[in-house]
Amino acid sequence: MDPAALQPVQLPYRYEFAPSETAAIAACNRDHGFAVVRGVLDRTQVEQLKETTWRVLDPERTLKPGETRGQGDFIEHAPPLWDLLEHEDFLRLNRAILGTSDLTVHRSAAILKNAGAGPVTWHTDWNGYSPLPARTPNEVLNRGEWPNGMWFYLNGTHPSRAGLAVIADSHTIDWAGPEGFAFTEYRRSFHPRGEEPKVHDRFEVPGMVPLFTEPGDLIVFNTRTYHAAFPHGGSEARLSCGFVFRPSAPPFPAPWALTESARRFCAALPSRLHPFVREYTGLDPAWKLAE
Ligand SMILES: O=C(O)CCC(=O)C(=O)O
Ligand SMILES: [Fe+2]
Repeated sequence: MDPAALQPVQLPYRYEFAPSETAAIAACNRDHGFAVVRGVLDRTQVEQLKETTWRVLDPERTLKPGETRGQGDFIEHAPPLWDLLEHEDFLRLNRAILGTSDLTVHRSAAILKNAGAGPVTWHTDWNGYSPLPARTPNEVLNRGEWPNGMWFYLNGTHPSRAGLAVIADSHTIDWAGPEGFAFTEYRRSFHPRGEEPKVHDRFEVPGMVPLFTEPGDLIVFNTRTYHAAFPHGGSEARLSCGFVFRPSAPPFPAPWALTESARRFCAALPSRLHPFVREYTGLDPAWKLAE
């Protein structure tokens, strides 16, 4: 299959919305596990976030062909992302999805992916299918009922250049998997029945919805929604970033202490925004479960 030849999938429901269509976006995410919101950021915000992503992830501009870098406390270093804490449509949407107006910044990330990078294999970010205690910061933070996707793909997305694909309706806890596939351990991924149980990296999967977006669009997906990214067959680096909220209550104690960087971020926010970080845990990349 040639990703460059893929076309947008026609579904019996609409999954692309204007930023003001809060209830419809939240309903699509609830019912089908994903939604695209057009034009949340303006051109200036996109440019500022691109500059910041380069500055934080690759200040020396040493990214090699095919290389991918990620950053797990991006918001702490990215003041242009703080504007979203005052973006009415973005806040209204998050309140609708989480069912509360008392929101805490939960986690954030940025990814820089150069042309030539391979695919991101099919997976759910949610870790709650595993009966084991969380062993890494990602496993600690990815066990709740908040969205795992609130992504801005700052070059837009297209299957030909590392675009994101989701599986519609894969977000329910008892989803049976794509027709003809079985799950890998703890439902992290799936594989064709009859093949060895390794995570799936091909794109012929029933229910797949390749996303086509413009810079400034927001991609929302539910906590358990299965997703993957195509190989990067384009010519320029792909930049993406975002953050999610969780409800401020109940408390979410993290097993690590606030990092210096997290502390600086909270202190640097204007005081009117402090309610969003009172319960912020940050992420200590060095933490792991003691043996
Ligand atoms: O690189 C992408 O577009 C997808 C990344 C992703 O799914 C993840 O980091 O969990
Ligand atoms: Fe993911």
